[in-house]
Amino acid sequence: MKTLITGGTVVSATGRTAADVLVDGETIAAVLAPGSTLLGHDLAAHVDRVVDATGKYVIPGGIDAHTHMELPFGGTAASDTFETGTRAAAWGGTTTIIDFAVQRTGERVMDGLAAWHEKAAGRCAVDYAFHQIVGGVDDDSLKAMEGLVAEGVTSYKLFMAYPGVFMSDDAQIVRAMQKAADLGLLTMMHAENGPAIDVLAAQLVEQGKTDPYFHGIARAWQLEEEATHRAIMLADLTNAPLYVVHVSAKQAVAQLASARDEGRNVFGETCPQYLYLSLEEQLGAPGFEGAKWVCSTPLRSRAEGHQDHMWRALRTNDLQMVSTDHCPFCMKGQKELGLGDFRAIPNGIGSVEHRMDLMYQGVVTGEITLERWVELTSTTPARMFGLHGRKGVIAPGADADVVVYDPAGHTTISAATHHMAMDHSAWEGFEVDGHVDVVMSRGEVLVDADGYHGRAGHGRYVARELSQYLV
Ligand code: DUC
Ligand code: ZN
Ligand code: ZN
Ligand code: ZN
Repeated sequence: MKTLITGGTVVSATGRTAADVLVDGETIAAVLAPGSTLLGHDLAAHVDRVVDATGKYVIPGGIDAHTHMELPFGGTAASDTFETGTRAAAWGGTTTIIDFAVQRTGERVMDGLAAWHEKAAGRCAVDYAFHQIVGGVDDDSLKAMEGLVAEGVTSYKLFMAYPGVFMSDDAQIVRAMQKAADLGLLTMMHAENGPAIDVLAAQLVEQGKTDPYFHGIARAWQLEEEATHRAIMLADLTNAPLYVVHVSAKQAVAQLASARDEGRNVFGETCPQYLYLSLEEQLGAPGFEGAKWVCSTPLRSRAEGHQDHMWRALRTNDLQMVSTDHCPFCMKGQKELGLGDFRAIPNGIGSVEHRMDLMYQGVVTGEITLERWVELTSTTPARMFGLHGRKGVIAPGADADVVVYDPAGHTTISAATHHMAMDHSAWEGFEVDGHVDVVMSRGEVLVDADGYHGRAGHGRYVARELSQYLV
């Protein structure tokens, strides 16, 4: 099957150019001057399908490097399965997800990874890969880490929060980082001081401050800054490259920025919620509605300027990537568990479907360039997580994961029209310009003007190589 995508503007991390893209089977065969012919023949007449991208952008499919399909959390589980979550990703122009396989404290690492393969195999609409959460660093799990690279899992995550469930103490962090440095694994860190958060949260509940808003008060920015600093220092000590997930506090960005200025190999990701939503809006939400915005790290104060600072950090490369931390829970039966005690609200927001649109909105408002949009959502994720060459670029030989993005039109995000398995949207009523027009994954059209053509099982497991950001 050959497809020619004609008349569009191909956008990469480094520039934009008018070009036609020839797809042959599962890969990109050529990027050609517009209207190119082959030995005098009109190319369009010699392919099976022509996609007209006139007036539109042609970009590498989005890579969401932080999702949690079916994550067990707080006595429930994230509401998107690999089937529903990857279908929603496809609708939104994301053609690869990297989900977190989980080892909780007391479990075995390789059992966690096997369980994740089991959940995902045959169910995904788009390609998928895994990071490994190591939630119990001991001799056994350190040994198990040695097997991860061979499994194509070249990054793992530690938590400085959630004592007793996922948290690693400093001794465990040092040991894991030493091992990771030896193996070439990239250490991902949830950087919040969990024990301190738990003290503050308990005190707030004792004072009757039980509403969702107090989740963000307990998870104070000082505790993100402190943990980020500690993670950077422990990474420096052990010579382990570090990637801090879901950065939301401007003070945490400052820690990353100064470490990078000093030549340390540290990176940071933020998420759309930290660019657009705020603690003040959560406080203003009626009744228990603020629960839809309970996530960790939490939303931050707009008065303190965190959101503007996140955009700035994306421009200056103090932060390198935007992932969603897609971790959806319904209000009914899930978020509701925390009625009367915010500590019992499962933490997470579902956005896998909307990341490309929400970040394109940053192009519309002038926060980032078109090229930076592609870099933050696709090219850097590919390089950071060992997918480069196959994903994250429109280039001959790369997988034909291609999105045609139409800058025209206007969409209002709503739970009534989204495809995630959620009974509400954290983005309800959000207005975005532009929309995903055509989505192709390894040469198959998943979404076009006629709707959805994807299927569970099209998506394949992608074994990842080492990060390109190791030095
Ligand atoms: N951290 C995550 O990365 N995802 C969900 C919850 C959390 O605390
Ligand atoms: Zn986290
Ligand atoms: Zn997460
Ligand atoms: Zn069609």
